[in-house]
Amino acid sequence: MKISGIKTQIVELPADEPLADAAENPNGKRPIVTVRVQTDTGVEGVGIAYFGGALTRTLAHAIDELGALCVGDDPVRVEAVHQKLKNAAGGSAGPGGIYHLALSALDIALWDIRAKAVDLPLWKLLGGARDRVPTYASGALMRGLSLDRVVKAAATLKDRGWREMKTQLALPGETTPAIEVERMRLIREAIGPDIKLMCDINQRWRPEQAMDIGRRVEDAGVGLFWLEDVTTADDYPGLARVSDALSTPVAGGEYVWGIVPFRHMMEARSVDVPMVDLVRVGGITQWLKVAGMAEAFNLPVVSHLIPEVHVHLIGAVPNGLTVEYMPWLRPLFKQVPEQHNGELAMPTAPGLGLEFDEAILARYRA
Ligand code: SMN
Ligand code: MG
Repeated sequence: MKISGIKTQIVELPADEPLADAAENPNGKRPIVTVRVQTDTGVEGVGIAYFGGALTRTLAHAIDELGALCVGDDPVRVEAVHQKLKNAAGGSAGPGGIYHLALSALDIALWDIRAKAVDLPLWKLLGGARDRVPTYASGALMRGLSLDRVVKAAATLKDRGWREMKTQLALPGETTPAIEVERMRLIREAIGPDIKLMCDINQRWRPEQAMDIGRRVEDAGVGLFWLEDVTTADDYPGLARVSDALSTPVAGGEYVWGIVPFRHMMEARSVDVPMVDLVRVGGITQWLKVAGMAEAFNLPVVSHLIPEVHVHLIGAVPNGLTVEYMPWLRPLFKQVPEQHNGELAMPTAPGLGLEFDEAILARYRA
C-alpha cells in the first residue's frame, strides 16, 4: 500500500458545551484542521490537528508540507514515516510546536489506515485490554462560570448519568483560598460522595499555594480523584513537592511535548497520574510509548481531549484509567462514542471508526 495524497481543511466549530449546557464563552469558536490521508488502495485515514490558535493556517500548511513528503510511502510503516519527517524537519523545526502538532495529525491518520488494513478497530490492534472504559465529563464546570451555574451544571451532569467529572480552580478575579475551597465544597455537596471529582489548575498556582489550598480542600472532605497541573508543567521538583505533601493524587503532562519530559516527570515522581496529550506527544505512536513508561513506573495513564481517538488508546493498554470526555470535536464526525452509566463501549468499526460529517465540514469551513 502507498500513500497517494493528503487533504487538509480548516473548520471553525462553535464553542458550545453540550454536556451540561454550560458554555463559558458561547460566542467563541474553535479552529480545527481536518486531515485525510489517501492511499492507492482506496483506504483513507482521518486525522485531526488543533492548538494552532492564530497560527491555524500555518498548522494546516505544515501538515500539507509534511504530508507531501510521505506520498509514495507505505502508510503502515508508521515509525519509518516518523524517522523521515524527523530528518526532514523535526530535528530543526521541532521538537514541539507546529511541527509536533502536524506530525501527530498525520500519525493519527496512519494508524487509522493501519487498523483498517487489517479490518480491526484500533483498540484491538493495539492490544485490546478492555471492552469498556470509564469516562469523565470535562469542559462543563469551567472556572469562568458563576458559583451558581457551576453547582447547577455539576448536578445536571450527575442527572445525565456521568459518574466522573472535572472542574477547575484558580478562579478569575478576586479570590482567596477560602473562596476556592468553598466552591469545591458546594460542588461536592451537589453531586454527593460517590461521583469521582477532579480539579484542574492549569499551571496557575505556585507550589506553595498548591500545597496550602490542596490541603484545605482535603480538610474540607471534598475527596478529589486528582488535582491537575497544580503548577508550571516542567517544574518537576516543584510538582514532586506538591505530590509528596498531598494525599490527593496529582495529575499532569498535557502541556509537555514529545516523550522525553515524561521520563523526567516520572523519575522525579512529579505526578501520580500522567496525562498524555495526543497532539503534543507526537500522535498515537508516541502516546503508547508514554503509557508503557507509566506502566513500568507503576502508574496509570489518562488522556487529554479528543475522546473519539482516546477511547481506543485507554482501552488498549493495561493501565488506562479513564477517558476525558471533552466533546469539542464531536460535530465533526457522523458518529462518536457516547457515555452510558459513566462508561464508553469500545468502537466496533475498523480503524478509528470515525467518519467526517461532510455537511458540517462544509458549513463551518474557514
Ligand atoms: C484543557 C486544556 C486545553 C484545552 C481545553 C482544556 C484542560 C483539560 O487543561 O485538561 O481539559
Ligand atoms: Mg488540564
